[in-house]
Amino acid sequence: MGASALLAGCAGQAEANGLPSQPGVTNQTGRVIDLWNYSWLAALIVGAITLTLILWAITVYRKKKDDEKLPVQTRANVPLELMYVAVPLLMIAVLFRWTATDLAAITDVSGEPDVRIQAIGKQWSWDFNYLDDDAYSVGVQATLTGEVGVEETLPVLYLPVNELVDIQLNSRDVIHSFWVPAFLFKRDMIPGRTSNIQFIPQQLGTYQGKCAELCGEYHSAMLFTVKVVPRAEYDAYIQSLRDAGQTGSIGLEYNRLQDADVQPTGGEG
Ligand SMILES: [Cu+2]
Repeated sequence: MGASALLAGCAGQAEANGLPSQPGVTNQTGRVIDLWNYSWLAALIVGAITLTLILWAITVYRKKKDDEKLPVQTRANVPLELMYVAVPLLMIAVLFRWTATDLAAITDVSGEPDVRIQAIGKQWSWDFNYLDDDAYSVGVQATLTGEVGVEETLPVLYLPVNELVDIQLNSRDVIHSFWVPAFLFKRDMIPGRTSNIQFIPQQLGTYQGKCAELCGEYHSAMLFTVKVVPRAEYDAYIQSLRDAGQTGSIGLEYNRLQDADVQPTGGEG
């Protein structure tokens, strides 16, 4: 009863499998969850076999009462030793193969995105440029008071459901990391470098996002909210940004570590 109330309180997020997500939240979460679960299953099976063999050896071959003779002395057992090498190699090969396959699929950015968004990390908030829609939002650092309502002040990233999203990651100052725990993926944002991630959000909802790289005094306040919404709601949000005058992009001219030849252009800061 207590556990089910707790689970129900988690607003649709699956806690049952120990992960902050479930298959289908994005097109990648099922893959990540499978890798996690099957790796544990493999480890448990190997562990059970190993423990059984150890218990068998210490039980069957323990020194018996009144038995003062030395046991049979052996020096080498080539087939057994070959097995000691071959079996772990095989296990590592299998783990490696699945990890490499999943890693390649998850980091693939060769798709033709429906929506391109630039996320810029800064001490200690987030700016989002909706590149295809010519609109932007500027995040202001949250003050974590512990009171209800702070969440509503966080910067919000809107994503249209069931569309391939490409997020370009940049930083204005130090290394940050873009992390939405429910998406089971994070990627560093490194000053002077651009990286991209692609995924398809598949489940409507509100998700928590955060910086996952210690980036200074208020790192813990560097939070944001992700809203996965139907296309119409996404378009309405973009229109609200335009209506507020937030057209275009808020560029890298606001970077603390900008190139010397980049001139600030003014505009809203
Ligand atoms: Cu950060």
